[in-house]
Amino acid sequence: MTVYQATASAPVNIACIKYWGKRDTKLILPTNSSLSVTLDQDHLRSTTTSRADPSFQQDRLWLNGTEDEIKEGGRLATCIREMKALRKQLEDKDSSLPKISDYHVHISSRNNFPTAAGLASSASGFAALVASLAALYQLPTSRSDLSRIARQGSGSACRSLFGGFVAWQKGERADGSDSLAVEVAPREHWPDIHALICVVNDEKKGTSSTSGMQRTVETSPLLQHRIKHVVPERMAAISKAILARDFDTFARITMQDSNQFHAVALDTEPPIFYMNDVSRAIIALIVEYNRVAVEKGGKLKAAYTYDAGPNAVIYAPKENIKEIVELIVKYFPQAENFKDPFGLFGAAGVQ
Ligand code: 2P0
Repeated sequence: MTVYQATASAPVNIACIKYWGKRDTKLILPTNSSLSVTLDQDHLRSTTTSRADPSFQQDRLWLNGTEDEIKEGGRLATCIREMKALRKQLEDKDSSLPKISDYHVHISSRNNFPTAAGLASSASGFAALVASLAALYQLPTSRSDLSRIARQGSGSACRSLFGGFVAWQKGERADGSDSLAVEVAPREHWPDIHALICVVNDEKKGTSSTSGMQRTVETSPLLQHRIKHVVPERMAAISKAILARDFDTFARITMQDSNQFHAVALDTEPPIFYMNDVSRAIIALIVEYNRVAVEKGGKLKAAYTYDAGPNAVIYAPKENIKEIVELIVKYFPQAENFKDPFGLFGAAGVQ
């Protein structure tokens, strides 16, 4: 008997230009384009196995060993349905293919890092789900095409289908067909950039991104300014900086965009706070570190960025990572361990 099963994994990505707001909540179409770096270390990934079998009575999913309901019409159901539809198209074209699109699937997914801690577990999770179904169904589909489906699981997931530097183009069309991820540059283009994650708190966050961002869309005047007058220029400028390996510009834009994302969260009614005192102290430390470097005639040496949680991600050229770790350990002696997703160190426990 043939076993139809495939496993795929996908890493976490951390945005430099933040996605925050949807113009279509069902299709998950964003109000602005975004750009991220996909982390490439083994310990920040989701790994998913999918199996199709004629004996299965229904589609089922296990997340970290616990079964999760696949709600009808929900995001998971949508991704599974879309992937089955692609398989069906292949089967219709080639009658020699086994008709496994008719079978139910069982899917098991594991994260090797805390779920929902602002470390984008939904991004790697839905990217791994779509990638494993693409492998199961042996689809010839491009990553950008798959990103359109992963996007409907969780917006940021579309970016985790690529490694390196990735843009999610917001698109213009109402059906979402042009809202997809594209590679800006592969990881090898700029291997010198490393990311240091400082885990300030690994508990589940207070306001989910999904509900938080729609409250921002409904209530924040600053978001409207951001969408129209800020993000388009930043997308172009940071893409150019990445292609030119210009860390100074990359760092400046990354920090500005993190600041503006948290400003629109604060501009929401009622306001949303993701950073805490430790987050802000880490910002002060990086600002001072950069100030001293620039005063000596140099360039920026590090960039902080924060997602929908208090954990810091610090991007820096490899040569500065050791110094940054030493600084953080000095000012945050409680820091227990560090994770450098690009291979130098192990994510930080900063309390
Ligand atoms: C990002 N975040 O660009 C931004 C920055 C959080 C802050 O993408 O509703 O979990 O599933 O599409 O993708 C978080 O949003 O939200 C996010 P849904 P998602 O990485």
